[in-house]
Amino acid sequence: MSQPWDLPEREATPEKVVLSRRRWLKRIGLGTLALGAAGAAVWYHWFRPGTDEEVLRSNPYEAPAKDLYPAERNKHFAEVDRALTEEAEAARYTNFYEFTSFKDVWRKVAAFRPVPWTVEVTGLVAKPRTYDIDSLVRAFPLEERVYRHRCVETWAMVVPWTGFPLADLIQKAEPLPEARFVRFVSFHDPEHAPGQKSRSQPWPYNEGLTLAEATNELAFIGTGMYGHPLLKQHGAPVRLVVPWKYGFKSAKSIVRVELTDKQPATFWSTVARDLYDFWANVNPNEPGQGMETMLGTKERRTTQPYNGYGEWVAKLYAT
Ligand SMILES: Nc1nc2c(c(=O)[nH]1)N[C@H]1C(S)=C(S)[C@@H](COP(=O)(O)O)O[C@H]1N2
Ligand SMILES: [Mo]
Repeated sequence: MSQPWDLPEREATPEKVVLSRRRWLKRIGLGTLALGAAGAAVWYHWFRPGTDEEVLRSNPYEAPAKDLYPAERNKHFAEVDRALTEEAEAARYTNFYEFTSFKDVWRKVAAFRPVPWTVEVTGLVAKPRTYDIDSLVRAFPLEERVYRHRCVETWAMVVPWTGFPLADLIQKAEPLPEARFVRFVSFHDPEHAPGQKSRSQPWPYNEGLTLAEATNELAFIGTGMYGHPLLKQHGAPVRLVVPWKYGFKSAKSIVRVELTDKQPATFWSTVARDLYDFWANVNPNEPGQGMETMLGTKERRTTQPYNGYGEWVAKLYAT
């Protein structure tokens, strides 16, 4: 006699189909696992943070004037109000849009060649000169200075730079009376710097200062960090260091320093004027800039006017 729970034979799922369904489920399960494993491998290859050893040593090059490092620390800039950033933490998280718009620049700079290299000092000067990088590093006495660095993205670090005052380089060229600004131009080599293939950005990277800012005691030409020549991702073989301004002012891998009588256009102010103003002094009163986070320790700090360097530079902006 037929019961309500009896299925007519034609509606019952044949056993064969049930079995093959089970097999499929199992396969999908295995497939998901396999995909997961492949995904993890891809993630591991591209996004894993990188060991200290990797970020510091994956991109060696024959650096100029290596024998001059470490240089003696300048006692006036021997420390700041907070600890030095771990070298590997600084090296792991860098901005260098010529190579990538992500922070893992160390993964992308293998093809970059910081030697041979020349730096031209030119424009409104009596004595223009092109320095080979080795002669540039040897031309002025190297010293070490511990400076705070503050990116407009609100991360910050404390770094011992090696280099010499920018004022030395500028004075040597003998600025003409009509010189009022200094323009800094980074290298241009899209073949080795894939970021420069983007046509929506005004390559090469360039920045500018007034002549008064550029010859302030703090403005520095960096050739090294942490007691040795610059790593590629930090802007080898030579960069600018302007500690009272947002980091984007500190142009990396520069090839030209040009004195002008007009305020130069700059890379970022061309891309987004409001965010990357020519003046760009670190200022806690700007929207979103009140706090900063230290690389490595993730310690939060309140932003200081002029990044803590008002004593040296506030006079430049007194009206
Ligand atoms: N040529 C060049 N210089 C550059 C940049 C860049 O993308 N290209 N980024 C700037 C920014 S936004 C900052 S915060 C600092 C970062 O220096 P670091 O990566 O060595 O810490 O470099 C600056 N100099
Ligand atoms: Mo920055």
